[in-house]
Amino acid sequence: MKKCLAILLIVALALGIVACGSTPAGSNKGKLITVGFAQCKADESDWRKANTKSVQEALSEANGFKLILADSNNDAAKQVADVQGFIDQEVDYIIIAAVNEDGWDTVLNNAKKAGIPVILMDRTINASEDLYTCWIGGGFYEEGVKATDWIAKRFAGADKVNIVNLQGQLGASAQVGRTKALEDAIAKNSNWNLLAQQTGEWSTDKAKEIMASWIKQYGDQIHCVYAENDNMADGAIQALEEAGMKVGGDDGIAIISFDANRAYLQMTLEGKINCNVECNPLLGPAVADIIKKIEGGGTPNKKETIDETAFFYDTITQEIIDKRPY
Ligand code: GYE
Repeated sequence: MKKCLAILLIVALALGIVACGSTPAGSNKGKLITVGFAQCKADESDWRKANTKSVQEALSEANGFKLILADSNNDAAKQVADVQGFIDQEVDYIIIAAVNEDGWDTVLNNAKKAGIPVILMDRTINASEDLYTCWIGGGFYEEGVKATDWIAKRFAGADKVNIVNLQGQLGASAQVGRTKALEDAIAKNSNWNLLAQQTGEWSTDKAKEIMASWIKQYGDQIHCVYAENDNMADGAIQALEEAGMKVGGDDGIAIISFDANRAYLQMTLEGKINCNVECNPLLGPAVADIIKKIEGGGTPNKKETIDETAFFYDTITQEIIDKRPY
């Protein structure tokens, strides 16, 4: 009897040691990598929702991460405070999708002093490169050039091209880059005219409100709407259609959009959006790879851009849309 008890005890002890020493699936040495994620505003746009989801899925506990999401509600000052909060919590890494390009030096110096690597995702910032480990995202100015190249083709030979510009949240690098591409193209084309420009804050409702006032002011003088994301393009289209104006297609008011979320590629196929420039939000897996590279002693490239394309109303197909990942 005693012998059986002894054997049972040894087996129980052995199992106990295995259980304590076992590590959760996907994590190294049992410790989860704690990552503070300073997001602009998690549900601000279709793009942003897809981006947030991509990071949450890639930096899951199963993959070895403990992700702490801070939503700044697009308040730049709050986002800086969110990052300081991560430093105070002594996280292992910080990811930032910056609301505004400016205002980062102090808090990033604090992160540097604390030895916490900072990864910029999506948005760029105006700060010394030694204050962050790397940046990964889309080329906003290059996206704008894809759009203005299309405008140049569409309106080749036109006496005048009157453009209204619905900007993203002012100071966001996506807004800065896309707006600059438009302004540079207008400067190069003497027959192009910037009729009106205002921030729609990435929002459908705000863009609809602004577009309605521009319709009252300029009516059929408007030839082209340059909306810096899908949600604002949708708002502009709603206002134009409610005013009985022809939108998109071969001879309607030309609509430019950015992000190429699937729902708006459907509108591109319907001809409502003429040119939709891709900006891929699915950056989570790349960020997870960067962190794992650093964990393994590697050094990521300072800048990692992602390949981006553009879609057009007269060439896009349902098959293309059905294959799109977001
Ligand atoms: O275009 C917009 C989002 O930074 C690329 O931010 C992103 C932009 C995107 O609000 O929809």
